[in-house]
Amino acid sequence: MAEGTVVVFGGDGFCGWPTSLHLSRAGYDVVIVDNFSRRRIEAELSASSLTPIRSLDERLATWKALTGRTIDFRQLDASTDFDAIRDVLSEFRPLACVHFAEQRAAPYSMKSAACKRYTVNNNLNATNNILAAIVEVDRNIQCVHLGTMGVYGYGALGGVVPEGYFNIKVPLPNGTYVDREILYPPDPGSIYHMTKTQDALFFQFYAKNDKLKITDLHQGIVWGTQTPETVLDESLINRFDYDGDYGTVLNRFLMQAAVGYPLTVHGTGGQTRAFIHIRDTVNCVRRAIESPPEAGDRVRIINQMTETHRIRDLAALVQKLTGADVENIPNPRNEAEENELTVSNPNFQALGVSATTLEHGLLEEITAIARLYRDRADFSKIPCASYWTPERARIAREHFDKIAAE
Ligand code: NAD
Ligand code: USQ
Repeated sequence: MAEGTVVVFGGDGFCGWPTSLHLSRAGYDVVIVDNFSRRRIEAELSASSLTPIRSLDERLATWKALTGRTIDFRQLDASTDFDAIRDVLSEFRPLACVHFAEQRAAPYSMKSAACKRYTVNNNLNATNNILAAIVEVDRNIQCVHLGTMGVYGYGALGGVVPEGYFNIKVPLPNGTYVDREILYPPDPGSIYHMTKTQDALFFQFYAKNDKLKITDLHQGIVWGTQTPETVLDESLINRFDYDGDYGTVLNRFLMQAAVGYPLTVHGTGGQTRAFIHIRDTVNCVRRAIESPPEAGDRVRIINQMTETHRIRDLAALVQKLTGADVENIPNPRNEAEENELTVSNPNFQALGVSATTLEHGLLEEITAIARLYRDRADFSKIPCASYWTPERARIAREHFDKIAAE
């Protein structure tokens, strides 16, 4: 059994909850820190998880009853409550902090000026506060952060995306060149993704200045919902977001197929993205904790993804599996119509996670969950109503007005 304490910031969320259970089952003493902002935004958008998630109190009590293991909880806002973060770290003296505590939906981050400002304030301050608290309490506490493949951007350029770092030659005035290794040039596609590119600079600074041990997991789109721990009891069920802001593409398509809603392919569906199953997410986080970088090492960056897929191919796959209709709708996002994506990830492979790839059994399992809870679906929340620019909104309005008039 593993030993030591891990503080999971954002441990009530979609990735954080199953990770907390996985770490607890592995033997770690887990402390969840969360401010329930995701549950607050759910209420603000009137868009609940398709699965009926229980209160954190009930989740933790069920886990204790089933396994005998206690998971502690502290409610605090990581973006504002610096003293409280420091107190949690001083009280529990963890070996690691896992940092999930950010506003993670690109469409929500692009909804309004208020959402842009909230996402920037929340994400950047949470990251800086956690790192500054580690410096004050104990620089041996490692930080494992959930970042995103989206820091690299999804332009039409092609080429192989390296694992974080990029070699360049800097021209000198005397005509010679000096070799430098830099972060791969960031190219965020939303305010949310932009916060992740800025998080990366915090990590570079704290690793250099304070010798913090930091791992940044550049994760692809997470699909699936359940893990071996969350299936143990309905009270432990994980969230399943399907709404136009928080639902991610593959889970949305599977849910849409289950409730008889045409699959919402943006534009031509030509975007290619990286994917990972939630079961692999939790495994990777544990393995990252168990193989920390040394103090003084550069930030370890891991491209946490197992496969890439083009969106229209995913829609075709789900259509073949379920018979669902596919509808191409004007893309609400400012993104390339088509992009190629080839990812290099030797650091991920070195973690030794046996990848869960997209196969029919798992897709059917998710569709079955979506069917089970289809009565909870609110169809009015399915369309993405967040537009990257007024021009995108106008094109969509004209498209839907035309359909309504026909
Ligand atoms: P989520 O919204 O379900 O969970 C985030 C949790 O953090 C929520 O419980 C929320 O209440 C909490 N939180 C947010 N701000 C907080 C703050 N200031 N103080 C305390 N708690 C706070 O999101 P998720 O899908 O679990 O994503 C977790 C992390 O993983 C994010 O950082 C996201 O960028 C990253 N990620 C997610 C995906 C994905 O497909 N879901 C893919 C790649 C990376
Ligand atoms: N898309 C559709 N139809 C839909 C929803 C999305 O065609 O109904 C398209 C989008 O236009 C986009 C792609 O699917 O091209 C992915 O969209 P998404 O909402 O599934 O994923 P994204 O916005 O990129 O964000 C999600 C998580 C985020 C994480 C990111 C990883 O919400 O937290 O960082 O995946 S990555 O995509 O690798 O950047």
